[in-house]
Amino acid sequence: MRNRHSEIQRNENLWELLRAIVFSNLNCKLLKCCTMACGIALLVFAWEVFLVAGSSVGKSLTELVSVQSSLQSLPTRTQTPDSSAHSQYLSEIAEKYRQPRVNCSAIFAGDEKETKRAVTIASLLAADEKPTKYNLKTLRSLTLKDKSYVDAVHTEVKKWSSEFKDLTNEWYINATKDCEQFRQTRGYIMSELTQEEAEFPIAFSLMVYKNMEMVERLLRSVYRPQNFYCIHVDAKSDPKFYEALQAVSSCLPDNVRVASRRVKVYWGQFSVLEPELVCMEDLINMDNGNTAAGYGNLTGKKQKFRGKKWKYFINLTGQEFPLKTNYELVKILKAFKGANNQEGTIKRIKQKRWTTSPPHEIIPVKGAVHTVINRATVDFILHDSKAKDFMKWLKTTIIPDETLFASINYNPRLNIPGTYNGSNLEEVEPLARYKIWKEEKRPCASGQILRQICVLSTGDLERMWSSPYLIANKFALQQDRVAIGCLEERLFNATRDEGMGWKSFNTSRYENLDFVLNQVPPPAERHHLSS
Ligand SMILES: *[C@@H]1O[C@H](CO)[C@@H](O)[C@H](O)[C@H]1NC(C)=O
Ligand SMILES: *[C@@H]1O[C@H](CO)[C@@H](O)[C@H](O)[C@H]1NC(C)=O
Ligand SMILES: *[C@@H]1O[C@H](CO)[C@@H](O)[C@H](O)[C@H]1NC(C)=O
Ligand SMILES: *[C@@H]1O[C@H](CO)[C@@H](O)[C@H](O)[C@H]1NC(C)=O
Ligand SMILES: *[C@@H]1O[C@H](CO)[C@@H](O)[C@H](O)[C@H]1NC(C)=O
Ligand SMILES: *[C@@H]1O[C@H](CO)[C@@H](O)[C@H](O)[C@H]1NC(C)=O
Ligand SMILES: CC(=O)N[C@H]1CO[C@H](CO)[C@@H](O)[C@@H]1O
Repeated sequence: MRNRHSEIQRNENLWELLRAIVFSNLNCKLLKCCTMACGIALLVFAWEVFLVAGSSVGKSLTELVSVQSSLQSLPTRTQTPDSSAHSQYLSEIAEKYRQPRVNCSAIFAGDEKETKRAVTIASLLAADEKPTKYNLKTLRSLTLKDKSYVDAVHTEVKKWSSEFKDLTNEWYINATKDCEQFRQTRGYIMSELTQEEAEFPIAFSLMVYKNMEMVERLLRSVYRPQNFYCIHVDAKSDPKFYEALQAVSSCLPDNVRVASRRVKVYWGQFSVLEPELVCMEDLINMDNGNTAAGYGNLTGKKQKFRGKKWKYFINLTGQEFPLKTNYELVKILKAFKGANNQEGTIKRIKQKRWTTSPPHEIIPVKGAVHTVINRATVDFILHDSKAKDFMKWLKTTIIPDETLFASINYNPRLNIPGTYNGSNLEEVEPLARYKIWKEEKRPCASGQILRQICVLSTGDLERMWSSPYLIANKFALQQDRVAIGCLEERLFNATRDEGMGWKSFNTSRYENLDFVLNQVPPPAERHHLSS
C-alpha cells in the first residue's frame, strides 16, 4: 500500500518537474515554441525513468515517444497559485470517486468476467434496496446458470451493502448545514481547471422531479465554477425534495440557481416547454450582468471568477449522466463552430400533431427533445417576435416540445446563426444523447424499457463510453449503482488527467460534420460574404 502510494507520488513529482520546466518559467502559449524546454524536460524525465524504473533504455525510449506525442496538444492549465496543490486537489477528487468494490477499468475495457461480477453485484444491491422485476429477472437467470457463483458474490455484497443506502432529502438538508464541508466531502470541483474551459462557459438547465441523490450526483458531475446552472423542480414534486435541492444550490456559488418560477409539468403539453423557457431566461440573466462568481478552496480564500458569457446551452433531465468531461464538452462544442446539434425530421412524422400552418412560413419539423444550442438561438427563442408568434401557434399542437426547437433549427429563413442550412435534414447526426429506443433493437443490457427507452446499466458501460455521444439517457440509480459509480470514476479520472495536462481529447470525430459545415453564418460573416 505504502509502496504504491510513494510510486504514485514519485510519478507525480516527475510530472510536476516536467510541467514546471515546460510551463512555469517560459511563458509560451504554443508548446511547439518550447522545443528547447521540452527537450530538456524529456531528457530529465528519461533519466529519471531510467533510474527509477531500472528499465532498459529501449523501454524508456518508447515511453519518451508516447510522452512526446501526447505533449503536442496538452490542455493549458489555468494559472493557479500553487501547482502542487492543484495536482493534489485533482488526485484527491478522483480518488473520492473510486469504486472500492468493482474494477471499473476492466468493465470499460470489456472484461466479461468482471462485467458479469459487477452486474451480479448491481442486481444484488438493488434487490436489497428497491428491486424491480428486471433486477429480479437478471438475478434469477444468473442464479439458474450458476447458483454457487451468485451465492458467493452475495456473501461479499452483504458485508458492504449498507454503504449503498440512498442519500435522502433529509440527508442533504442536514449535510448542507456546513457548506464548505459539503462541497469538499461530495467532491465538487471548484476550479475552472484549464484555460480553455475558463474561456468557454456552458449553460445547463436541469429538469427534475424526484430522486435527490441522482440529481445531486448529476449536478456535481457537470459542475464547474465558470458554468451556469438552472434547476427546475416540477411544482408537483415533494416539498422536501425541493427543499433539499434549494439547500444544495445554496451551498454552491451564484452560478447555480433554482428556476425563478415553478411550473406543474404534464407530459405532451406546453408545460414541458415552459420551465425550459424559464430556465433559459434565468441563464441569460445570470451572466448578463457578469455577476457570476465562484469560490474555490485551492487557496482557502473566496475567489472571484470572471463572469464570462456562456456560449452554448445544454438541457438535462434528472435521469441522465454525462459521458464527456467538461473539458471534452468544450472541445466538442468548439468543433461545432457555433452550429446547433439537433435531430429533426419531416418525413418521419407519424402522428398528426397540428391542423393549421405555423406563422411566418415556418416549416414545422419534429425533433428529439435533446439539443445543444448556441446562445443566439436561445436569445431568438426568448425574444424574437417571430418566435413568440410561433410559440402561440405551438400551444395549439400536440407534444409541442418536440416541435419548437427542431422547427427553429431547420428553418434557415429565420436567419439564426448556427441553425442548419444544408440539404440533408433527415441525415443530421444527433450527438446530444446516447439513448436506445425500443424500436431500434440495439442491445439494452437491463432488458428494461421505460416509455420506449432502454434503462441503461452496467452491461452497457463499455458501449456507451466508447460512443461519441455527450450524455447518456437514462438511468435508474437505485436499480444499478455500479453503472453510475463507474461512470463517475471514469469521468473524474479523465477530469484529473485533462486538468493536469496529461491527456487531451481528439475532436476529429466532431469536425466537418454536415451540420457544422452547413450552418447559417453569424451576421458579420454574412455581410462579408455578400459584399
Ligand atoms: C482511475 O484512476 C485510478 C488511479 O490512477 C486507476 O487505478 C483506476 O483504474 C482508474 N479507473 C478508471 C475507470 O479509469
Ligand atoms: C483492473 O482491471 C485492469 C484491466 O483489466 C487490470 O489491469 C488491473 O490490474 C485491475 N485492477 C485491480 C485492482 O485488480
Ligand atoms: C448531520 O450532519 C452532520 C455533519 O454535517 C453529521 O455529523 C450528523 O451526523 C448528521 N446528522 C444526521 C441525523 O444525519
Ligand atoms: C431542451 O430544450 C429544447 C429547446 O428549447 C426543447 O425543445 C426541449 O424540449 C428541451 N428538452 C428537454 C428534455 O427538456
Ligand atoms: C485524431 O483521430 C483521427 C481519426 O482517428 C486521426 O486520424 C488523427 O491523427 C488524430 N489526431 C491526433 C492529433 O491524434
Ligand atoms: C443557405 O444556403 C443557401 C445556398 O447555399 C444560400 O443561398 C442562402 O443564402 C443561405 N441562407 C442563409 C440564411 O445563410
Ligand atoms: C473546508 C476546507 O476544505 N477548508 C480548506 C480550504 O483551504 C485551506 C488552505 O488550503 C485549508 O486550510 C482549509 O482547511
